[in-house]
Amino acid sequence: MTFEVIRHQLPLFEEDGRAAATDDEHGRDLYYLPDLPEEDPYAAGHRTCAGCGPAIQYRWVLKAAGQDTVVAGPTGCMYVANSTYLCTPYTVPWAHTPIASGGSFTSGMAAGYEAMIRKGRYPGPYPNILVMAGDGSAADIGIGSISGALYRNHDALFVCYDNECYANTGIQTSPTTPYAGMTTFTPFGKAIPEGKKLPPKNLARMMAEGHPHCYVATTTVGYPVDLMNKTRKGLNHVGAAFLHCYTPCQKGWVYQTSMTVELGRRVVESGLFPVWEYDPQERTYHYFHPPVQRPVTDYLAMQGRFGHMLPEHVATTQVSANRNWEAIGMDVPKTLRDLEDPARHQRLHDEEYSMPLNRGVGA
Ligand SMILES: Cc1ncc(C[n+]2csc(CCOP(=O)(O)OP(=O)(O)O)c2C)c(N)n1
Ligand code: SF4
Ligand SMILES: [Mg+2]
Repeated sequence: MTFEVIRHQLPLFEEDGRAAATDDEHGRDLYYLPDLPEEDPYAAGHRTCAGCGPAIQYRWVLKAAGQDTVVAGPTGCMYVANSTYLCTPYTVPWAHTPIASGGSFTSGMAAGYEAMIRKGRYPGPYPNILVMAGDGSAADIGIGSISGALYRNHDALFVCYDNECYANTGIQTSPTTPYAGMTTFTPFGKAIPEGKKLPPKNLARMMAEGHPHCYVATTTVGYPVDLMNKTRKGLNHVGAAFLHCYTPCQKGWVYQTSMTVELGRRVVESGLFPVWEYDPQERTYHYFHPPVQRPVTDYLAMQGRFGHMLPEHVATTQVSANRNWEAIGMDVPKTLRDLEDPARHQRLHDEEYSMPLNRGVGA
Protein backbone atom coordinates (compact mmCIF):
# COMPACT_ATOMS: atom_id res chain seq x y z
CA MET A 1 0.00 0.00 0.00
CA THR A 2 1.26 3.49 -0.88
CA PHE A 3 0.51 6.52 1.26
CA GLU A 4 0.20 10.08 -0.03
CA VAL A 5 2.98 12.54 0.83
CA ILE A 6 1.30 15.61 2.36
CA ARG A 7 3.33 18.82 2.33
CA HIS A 8 3.22 21.97 4.50
CA GLN A 9 2.49 25.42 3.06
CA LEU A 10 3.90 28.03 5.42
CA PRO A 11 2.14 31.43 5.31
CA LEU A 12 4.27 34.44 4.42
CA PHE A 13 4.86 37.34 6.82
CA GLU A 14 3.22 40.64 5.92
CA GLU A 15 5.71 42.91 4.15
CA ASP A 16 3.31 45.77 3.44
CA GLY A 17 1.03 47.59 5.85
CA ARG A 18 3.68 47.75 8.52
CA ALA A 19 1.47 49.37 11.10
CA ALA A 20 4.07 49.73 13.80
CA ALA A 21 6.99 50.52 11.55
CA THR A 22 8.43 53.98 11.01
CA ASP A 23 10.70 55.01 8.16
CA ASP A 24 13.91 56.98 8.50
CA GLU A 25 14.72 60.00 6.30
CA HIS A 26 15.77 57.71 3.45
CA GLY A 27 12.50 55.74 3.50
CA ARG A 28 14.19 52.74 5.10
CA ASP A 29 12.01 50.94 7.60
CA LEU A 30 13.71 50.79 10.96
CA TYR A 31 14.45 47.08 11.20
CA TYR A 32 10.79 46.21 11.33
CA LEU A 33 9.96 42.78 12.69
CA PRO A 34 6.49 41.31 12.28
CA ASP A 35 4.80 39.26 14.97
CA LEU A 36 7.15 36.33 14.97
CA PRO A 37 6.41 32.81 16.12
CA GLU A 38 7.27 32.29 19.80
CA GLU A 39 9.13 29.10 19.01
CA ASP A 40 12.90 29.18 18.61
CA PRO A 41 14.29 26.01 17.03
CA TYR A 42 17.69 27.71 17.41
CA ALA A 43 17.57 28.78 21.05
CA ALA A 44 20.10 30.43 23.34
CA GLY A 45 23.05 28.25 24.30
CA HIS A 46 25.55 28.47 21.47
CA ARG A 47 29.10 29.77 21.51
CA THR A 48 29.40 31.99 18.43
CA CYS A 49 31.09 35.40 18.75
CA ALA A 50 29.03 38.39 19.88
CA GLY A 51 27.33 39.92 16.84
CA CYS A 52 27.85 36.78 14.71
CA GLY A 53 25.89 37.22 11.46
CA PRO A 54 25.53 33.49 10.75
CA ALA A 55 23.99 32.98 14.22
CA ILE A 56 21.39 35.68 13.48
CA GLN A 57 20.62 34.03 10.17
CA TYR A 58 20.35 30.57 11.74
CA ARG A 59 17.88 31.90 14.30
CA TRP A 60 15.66 33.65 11.76
CA VAL A 61 15.70 30.82 9.21
CA LEU A 62 14.74 28.29 11.86
CA LYS A 63 12.10 30.60 13.36
CA ALA A 64 10.56 30.85 9.89
CA ALA A 65 10.81 27.08 9.35
CA GLY A 66 9.26 26.16 12.72
CA GLN A 67 9.36 23.04 14.87
CA ASP A 68 8.55 20.48 12.17
CA THR A 69 12.02 20.81 10.72
CA VAL A 70 15.14 18.73 10.34
CA VAL A 71 18.38 20.56 9.69
CA ALA A 72 21.88 19.65 8.63
CA GLY A 73 25.07 21.65 9.08
CA PRO A 74 28.37 20.97 7.31
CA THR A 75 31.65 21.66 9.11
CA GLY A 76 32.30 25.35 9.77
CA CYS A 77 31.74 27.85 12.57
CA MET A 78 28.06 27.04 12.75
CA TYR A 79 28.84 23.39 13.34
CA VAL A 80 31.69 23.85 15.80
CA ALA A 81 30.24 26.72 17.87
CA ASN A 82 26.81 25.05 18.05
CA SER A 83 27.72 21.54 19.04
CA THR A 84 29.83 21.76 22.14
CA TYR A 85 29.56 18.50 24.09
CA LEU A 86 26.32 18.38 26.09
CA CYS A 87 25.31 21.87 24.94
CA THR A 88 23.28 22.57 21.81
CA PRO A 89 20.90 25.37 20.78
CA TYR A 90 18.72 23.12 18.57
CA THR A 91 15.24 22.12 19.64
CA VAL A 92 14.73 20.29 16.32
CA PRO A 93 16.65 17.30 14.93
CA TRP A 94 20.06 18.41 13.65
CA ALA A 95 22.97 16.52 12.08
CA HIS A 96 26.51 17.42 11.23
CA THR A 97 27.82 16.49 7.78
CA PRO A 98 31.36 16.63 6.41
CA ILE A 99 32.06 19.96 4.73
CA ALA A 100 31.82 18.52 1.22
CA SER A 101 28.59 16.59 1.62
CA GLY A 102 25.92 19.01 2.83
CA GLY A 103 24.13 18.58 -0.51
CA SER A 104 24.30 14.79 -0.73
CA PHE A 105 23.40 14.28 2.95
CA THR A 106 20.38 16.57 2.63
CA SER A 107 19.19 14.95 -0.57
CA GLY A 108 19.41 11.62 1.28
CA MET A 109 17.24 12.99 4.08
CA ALA A 110 14.69 14.27 1.56
CA ALA A 111 14.56 10.98 -0.35
CA GLY A 112 14.41 9.06 2.93
CA TYR A 113 11.45 10.99 4.36
CA GLU A 114 9.59 10.74 1.09
CA ALA A 115 10.09 6.96 0.94
CA MET A 116 9.19 6.45 4.60
CA ILE A 117 5.95 8.42 4.25
CA ARG A 118 4.99 6.53 1.06
CA LYS A 119 5.57 3.19 2.80
CA GLY A 120 3.65 4.26 5.91
CA ARG A 121 6.70 4.11 8.17
CA TYR A 122 6.56 7.83 9.01
CA PRO A 123 3.16 9.46 9.61
CA GLY A 124 3.98 12.76 7.87
CA PRO A 125 3.40 15.44 6.87
CA TYR A 126 6.66 15.86 4.97
CA PRO A 127 8.90 17.94 7.29
CA ASN A 128 10.82 21.08 6.39
CA ILE A 129 14.23 19.77 5.36
CA LEU A 130 17.11 22.18 5.11
CA VAL A 131 20.85 22.53 5.27
CA MET A 132 22.77 25.68 6.18
CA ALA A 133 26.31 25.57 4.81
CA GLY A 134 29.07 28.18 4.97
CA ASP A 135 30.51 29.76 1.85
CA GLY A 136 33.61 27.58 2.08
CA SER A 137 31.29 24.59 1.93
CA ALA A 138 28.57 25.84 -0.46
CA ALA A 139 30.72 27.90 -2.84
CA ASP A 140 33.90 25.83 -2.79
CA ILE A 141 34.56 22.44 -1.16
CA GLY A 142 30.94 21.23 -1.21
CA ILE A 143 29.57 23.02 -4.27
CA GLY A 144 29.46 19.80 -6.28
CA SER A 145 27.20 17.98 -3.84
CA ILE A 146 24.85 20.98 -3.57
CA SER A 147 24.70 21.40 -7.35
CA GLY A 148 23.93 17.67 -7.68
CA ALA A 149 21.10 17.90 -5.14
CA LEU A 150 19.64 20.97 -6.86
CA TYR A 151 19.85 19.35 -10.26
CA ARG A 152 18.12 16.16 -9.05
CA ASN A 153 15.47 18.47 -7.55
CA HIS A 154 15.23 16.98 -4.07
CA ASP A 155 12.53 18.66 -2.02
CA ALA A 156 14.71 20.62 0.41
CA LEU A 157 16.12 24.09 1.06
CA PHE A 158 19.87 24.56 0.60
CA VAL A 159 21.10 27.70 2.37
CA CYS A 160 24.53 29.27 2.08
CA TYR A 161 25.36 31.46 5.06
CA ASP A 162 28.02 33.65 3.51
CA ASN A 163 30.53 35.24 5.86
CA GLU A 164 32.92 35.65 2.93
CA CYS A 165 35.72 33.57 4.44
CA TYR A 166 36.67 30.22 5.92
CA ALA A 167 36.04 31.56 9.41
CA ASN A 168 36.31 28.52 11.60
CA THR A 169 39.86 27.69 10.58
CA GLY A 170 41.11 31.23 11.15
CA ILE A 171 39.71 33.53 8.43
CA GLN A 172 41.13 32.22 5.17
CA THR A 173 39.98 33.50 1.79
CA SER A 174 37.04 31.74 0.14
CA PRO A 175 35.59 32.23 -3.36
CA THR A 176 33.09 34.75 -1.98
CA THR A 177 35.69 36.92 -0.22
CA PRO A 178 35.30 40.30 -1.95
CA TYR A 179 37.97 42.03 -4.00
CA ALA A 180 40.50 43.66 -1.62
CA GLY A 181 39.12 41.81 1.40
CA MET A 182 42.01 41.00 3.70
CA THR A 183 42.20 37.47 5.10
CA THR A 184 45.05 35.43 6.52
CA PHE A 185 45.57 33.96 3.02
CA THR A 186 45.25 37.33 1.26
CA PRO A 187 47.36 39.72 3.33
CA PHE A 188 48.15 43.09 1.79
CA GLY A 189 51.75 44.05 1.17
CA LYS A 190 54.11 45.58 -1.36
CA ALA A 191 53.58 42.85 -3.96
CA ILE A 192 49.78 42.79 -3.70
CA PRO A 193 48.65 46.03 -2.04
CA GLU A 194 44.94 45.27 -2.41
CA GLY A 195 45.11 41.93 -0.56
CA LYS A 196 42.68 39.91 -2.62
CA LYS A 197 42.89 40.47 -6.38
CA LEU A 198 39.99 38.38 -7.66
CA PRO A 199 36.32 39.42 -7.67
CA PRO A 200 33.94 37.20 -5.64
CA LYS A 201 32.29 34.15 -7.19
CA ASN A 202 28.72 34.95 -8.21
CA LEU A 203 27.34 31.95 -6.37
CA ALA A 204 23.60 32.56 -6.41
CA ARG A 205 23.59 33.53 -10.08
CA MET A 206 25.48 30.32 -10.90
CA MET A 207 22.90 28.31 -9.01
CA ALA A 208 19.96 30.01 -10.74
CA GLU A 209 21.42 29.86 -14.24
CA GLY A 210 22.65 26.29 -13.79
CA HIS A 211 19.48 24.87 -12.21
CA PRO A 212 16.64 26.83 -13.83
CA HIS A 213 13.94 24.57 -12.32
CA CYS A 214 14.90 25.61 -8.76
CA TYR A 215 13.73 28.52 -6.61
CA VAL A 216 16.84 30.67 -5.97
CA ALA A 217 17.10 33.90 -3.96
CA THR A 218 19.58 36.19 -2.25
CA THR A 219 19.04 38.02 1.02
CA THR A 220 20.94 39.51 3.96
CA VAL A 221 20.60 39.74 7.74
CA GLY A 222 19.70 43.41 7.17
CA TYR A 223 16.22 42.40 5.97
CA PRO A 224 14.66 39.99 8.47
CA VAL A 225 11.22 39.81 6.86
CA ASP A 226 12.74 39.22 3.44
CA LEU A 227 15.03 36.55 4.86
CA MET A 228 12.21 34.73 6.63
CA ASN A 229 9.80 34.97 3.71
CA LYS A 230 12.39 33.64 1.27
CA THR A 231 13.05 30.79 3.70
CA ARG A 232 9.34 29.97 3.67
CA LYS A 233 9.07 30.33 -0.12
CA GLY A 234 12.03 28.00 -0.53
CA LEU A 235 10.45 25.46 1.79
CA ASN A 236 7.02 25.80 0.16
CA HIS A 237 8.51 25.25 -3.29
CA VAL A 238 8.07 21.57 -4.16
CA GLY A 239 11.54 20.62 -5.30
CA ALA A 240 14.97 22.07 -4.60
CA ALA A 241 15.54 25.68 -3.50
CA PHE A 242 18.72 27.63 -2.85
CA LEU A 243 19.08 30.69 -0.61
CA HIS A 244 22.25 32.77 -0.52
CA CYS A 245 22.39 34.89 2.64
CA TYR A 246 24.98 37.57 3.39
CA THR A 247 26.05 37.20 7.05
CA PRO A 248 28.81 39.42 8.49
CA CYS A 249 31.54 37.79 10.57
CA GLN A 250 32.55 40.09 13.39
CA LYS A 251 35.85 38.36 14.03
CA GLY A 252 36.97 38.10 10.43
CA TRP A 253 35.78 41.48 9.19
CA VAL A 254 36.75 43.56 12.24
CA TYR A 255 33.80 45.88 12.84
CA GLN A 256 31.76 47.14 15.76
CA THR A 257 29.77 44.24 17.16
CA SER A 258 26.47 46.09 17.07
CA MET A 259 26.73 46.82 13.32
CA THR A 260 25.93 43.36 11.91
CA VAL A 261 22.39 44.15 10.79
CA GLU A 262 23.37 47.64 9.57
CA LEU A 263 26.08 46.06 7.39
CA GLY A 264 23.37 43.80 5.98
CA ARG A 265 21.62 46.95 4.76
CA ARG A 266 24.64 48.90 3.63
CA VAL A 267 26.05 46.14 1.45
CA VAL A 268 22.81 46.32 -0.55
CA GLU A 269 22.58 50.12 -0.49
CA SER A 270 26.13 50.40 -1.81
CA GLY A 271 25.38 48.05 -4.72
CA LEU A 272 27.73 45.31 -3.62
CA PHE A 273 25.19 42.57 -2.87
CA PRO A 274 22.08 42.68 -5.09
CA VAL A 275 19.00 41.17 -3.45
CA TRP A 276 16.78 39.23 -5.82
CA GLU A 277 14.54 36.28 -6.33
CA TYR A 278 14.48 33.88 -9.28
CA ASP A 279 11.08 32.47 -10.17
CA PRO A 280 11.45 29.04 -11.80
CA GLN A 281 7.89 29.12 -13.21
CA GLU A 282 8.37 32.39 -15.10
CA ARG A 283 12.14 31.89 -15.42
CA THR A 284 12.67 35.52 -14.47
CA TYR A 285 14.59 37.49 -11.86
CA HIS A 286 12.85 39.97 -9.54
CA TYR A 287 15.24 42.58 -8.19
CA PHE A 288 14.93 44.58 -4.98
CA HIS A 289 15.63 48.29 -5.57
CA PRO A 290 16.81 49.84 -2.30
CA PRO A 291 15.55 53.36 -1.51
CA VAL A 292 19.13 54.58 -0.88
CA GLN A 293 22.18 54.37 -3.18
CA ARG A 294 25.40 54.97 -1.27
CA PRO A 295 29.05 55.25 -2.25
CA VAL A 296 30.92 52.02 -1.49
CA THR A 297 33.01 53.84 1.12
CA ASP A 298 29.91 54.01 3.38
CA TYR A 299 30.25 50.25 3.56
CA LEU A 300 34.00 49.67 3.31
CA ALA A 301 34.98 52.19 5.97
CA MET A 302 33.07 50.28 8.65
CA GLN A 303 35.38 47.27 8.40
CA GLY A 304 39.00 46.71 9.34
CA ARG A 305 39.47 44.12 6.59
CA PHE A 306 39.33 46.94 4.03
CA GLY A 307 41.46 49.44 5.98
CA HIS A 308 44.51 49.02 3.72
CA MET A 309 42.67 49.92 0.48
CA LEU A 310 44.22 52.63 -1.68
CA PRO A 311 42.17 55.11 -3.76
CA GLU A 312 42.51 52.97 -6.90
CA HIS A 313 41.15 49.91 -5.05
CA VAL A 314 38.15 51.84 -3.76
CA ALA A 315 37.52 53.13 -7.30
CA THR A 316 37.67 49.56 -8.68
CA THR A 317 35.08 48.50 -6.10
CA GLN A 318 32.84 51.42 -7.11
CA VAL A 319 33.06 50.32 -10.75
CA SER A 320 31.80 46.84 -9.72
CA ALA A 321 28.99 48.36 -7.68
CA ASN A 322 27.93 50.57 -10.58
CA ARG A 323 27.84 47.53 -12.88
CA ASN A 324 25.58 45.84 -10.33
CA TRP A 325 23.22 48.85 -10.27
CA GLU A 326 22.91 48.62 -14.03
CA ALA A 327 22.42 44.86 -13.94
CA ILE A 328 19.43 45.21 -11.61
CA GLY A 329 17.90 47.96 -13.73
CA MET A 330 18.78 51.03 -11.66
CA ASP A 331 20.35 54.25 -12.89
CA VAL A 332 23.81 55.15 -11.64
CA PRO A 333 23.70 58.70 -10.20
CA LYS A 334 26.45 61.08 -11.34
CA THR A 335 27.88 61.22 -7.81
CA LEU A 336 28.52 57.45 -7.90
CA ARG A 337 29.82 57.58 -11.49
CA ASP A 338 32.35 60.24 -10.43
CA LEU A 339 33.63 57.90 -7.73
CA GLU A 340 34.97 55.54 -10.41
CA ASP A 341 37.91 57.98 -10.62
CA PRO A 342 40.74 57.16 -8.16
CA ALA A 343 41.76 60.84 -8.03
CA ARG A 344 38.36 61.70 -6.59
CA HIS A 345 38.96 59.21 -3.74
CA GLN A 346 42.38 60.62 -3.11
CA ARG A 347 40.85 64.07 -2.68
CA LEU A 348 38.07 62.72 -0.47
CA HIS A 349 40.62 60.81 1.54
CA ASP A 350 42.71 63.93 2.11
CA GLU A 351 39.81 66.25 2.78
CA GLU A 352 36.77 64.38 4.08
CA TYR A 353 37.20 60.90 5.44
CA SER A 354 39.77 58.32 6.31
CA MET A 355 39.52 54.57 6.19
CA PRO A 356 40.04 52.89 9.57
CA LEU A 357 43.47 51.64 10.51
CA ASN A 358 43.59 47.92 9.96
CA ARG A 359 43.96 46.24 13.32
CA GLY A 360 44.54 42.88 11.67
CA VAL A 361 42.23 39.94 11.16
CA GLY A 362 40.97 38.59 14.44
CA ALA A 363 42.43 41.46 16.46
C1 LIG B 1 37.52 18.37 3.47
C2 LIG B 1 37.84 19.33 4.55
N1 LIG B 1 38.74 20.30 4.33
C3 LIG B 1 39.02 21.21 5.29
C4 LIG B 1 38.39 21.14 6.49
C5 LIG B 1 38.75 22.10 7.59
N2 LIG B 1 37.69 23.05 7.88
C6 LIG B 1 36.86 22.92 8.94
S1 LIG B 1 35.80 24.17 9.13
C7 LIG B 1 36.45 24.97 7.79
C8 LIG B 1 35.94 26.33 7.41
C9 LIG B 1 34.66 26.26 6.66
O1 LIG B 1 34.35 27.52 6.13
P1 LIG B 1 32.86 27.88 5.77
O2 LIG B 1 32.18 26.76 5.11
O3 LIG B 1 32.86 29.17 5.07
O4 LIG B 1 32.18 28.04 7.21
P2 LIG B 1 32.59 29.12 8.35
O5 LIG B 1 33.68 28.49 9.17
O6 LIG B 1 33.01 30.35 7.67
O7 LIG B 1 31.36 29.28 9.17
C10 LIG B 1 37.48 24.23 7.20
C11 LIG B 1 38.28 24.63 6.03
C12 LIG B 1 37.45 20.11 6.70
N3 LIG B 1 36.77 19.98 7.86
N4 LIG B 1 37.17 19.23 5.72
S1 SF4 C 1 34.30 33.71 13.63
FE1 SF4 C 1 32.67 34.81 12.51
S2 SF4 C 1 31.22 33.23 11.77
FE2 SF4 C 1 32.55 32.31 13.35
S3 SF4 C 1 31.37 32.49 15.27
FE3 SF4 C 1 32.72 34.29 15.13
S4 SF4 C 1 31.51 35.91 14.10
FE4 SF4 C 1 30.47 33.92 13.77
MG1 LIG D 1 32.42 31.06 5.74
